[in-house]
Amino acid sequence: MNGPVEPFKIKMVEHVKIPSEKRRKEAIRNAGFNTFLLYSDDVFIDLLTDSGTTAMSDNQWAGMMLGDEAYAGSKSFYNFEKAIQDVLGYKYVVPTHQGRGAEHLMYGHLTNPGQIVPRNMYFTTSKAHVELAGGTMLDVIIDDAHDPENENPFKGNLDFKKLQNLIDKYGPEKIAFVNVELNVNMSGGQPVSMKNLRELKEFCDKYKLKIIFDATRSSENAYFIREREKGYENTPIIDILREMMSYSDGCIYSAKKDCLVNMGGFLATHNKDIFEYTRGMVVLFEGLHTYGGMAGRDMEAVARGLREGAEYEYLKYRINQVRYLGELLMKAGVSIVKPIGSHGVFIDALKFLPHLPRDQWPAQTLSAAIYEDSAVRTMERGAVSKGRDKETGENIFPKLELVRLTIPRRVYTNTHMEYTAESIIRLYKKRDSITGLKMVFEPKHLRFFQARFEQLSL
Ligand code: PM9
Repeated sequence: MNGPVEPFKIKMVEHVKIPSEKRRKEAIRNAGFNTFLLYSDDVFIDLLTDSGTTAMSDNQWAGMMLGDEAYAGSKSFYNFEKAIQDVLGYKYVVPTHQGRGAEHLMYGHLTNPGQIVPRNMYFTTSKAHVELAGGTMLDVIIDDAHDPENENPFKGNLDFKKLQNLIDKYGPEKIAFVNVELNVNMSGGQPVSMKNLRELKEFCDKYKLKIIFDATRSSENAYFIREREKGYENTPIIDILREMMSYSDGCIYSAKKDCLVNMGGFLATHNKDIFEYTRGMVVLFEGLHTYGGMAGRDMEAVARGLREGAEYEYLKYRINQVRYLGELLMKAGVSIVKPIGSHGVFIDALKFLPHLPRDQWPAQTLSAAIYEDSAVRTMERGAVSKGRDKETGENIFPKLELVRLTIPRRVYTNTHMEYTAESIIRLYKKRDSITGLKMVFEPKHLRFFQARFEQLSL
């Protein structure tokens, strides 16, 4: 059998087509070599992101029809709240339109100007919201995470020495809170171990520091704990999730990933003060505290999707489909981040295009070249995403310069994975002929979304 067997059957299809070579050439140039600026009509297989791109189940669609659209006190909100309480174990829930709405409220509340937010590894929107509140986000992930070849099974873990150094340098009062991303997106979908979370809680209690999770891909992290951490082999995913969350004060959550929906988010907490403050603020920015920017039907879909997304059989298929694509590439000699992560395969662009200097944006270049070859849309996750140093204004060139092939949940078949792998392998064979890019337009915030590039000649 090629690839993992899907634990579902397909009830509805959406037609997609491969644009001609001429159209692909034109489309990527019109988009300034930025895959975010392509029209989706020009895309055959869309691996830009796993965010909001899920296929929902019949159970979720049935829930959509039952959505209660009352402005206040919607029945759907209480189903949403109950699902979060049951699956994650938090008592208090504040709905938001998507993850960054929750980041705005939570990080904005807990960060004072001049404070530091240590996090295993930054995520673009998270870093931007901490900076908007006047803080600085600093990475304290273990060194192994910066090495694509390192096979540590928990490459998302925090390094306590790095955390201690920050506390010694700035003093505990300057640390706003400690932020932990569960399954670290920017390092390749790498999990945090339960042991690391347990030890972090003991560490932070000594300094009375709050711990806030970015729990966006926590169900996928829980799957890895069950697969890799001694003692959890037979533990239900929900029990693993509840134990993970017990080591935090609260979390932000983009429901567009592990909750298997197209839109939604929330923050949740065990802490009454955080709850009271953010519940007060949500009405200013998102909507009333019983909808927070979502329609009733969206909350109903999240409630059902959070439970479905924590089912072991589903997660097993999901993670093995990503692995299937990664293994096809590895077999052909393409360097990818190892171990293969949960939500995507990350190509090491520095190894793929070693002839390009960093300021010719190797990952951006490769992402554009993949589109031009096959109409597969991927995303840069390297120096363009990282942005500039806040103090010096210089470009930051992180060790990881990656192209992310992000797999939407329950959307593509294993044959789509094979088509994608064939395109990348074809390019790999003629990689010396690929030329770099020059950035010609750079927006101030989250530049990777809208930056434009021109192709350099050989
Ligand atoms: N992640 C992703 O594609 C979508 C936006 S950036 C291209 O990976 C984490 C860990 C995320 C995330 C979004 C957000 C923001 C917070 N934390 O997109 O606002 O991966 O729902 O969530 C994206 P929203």
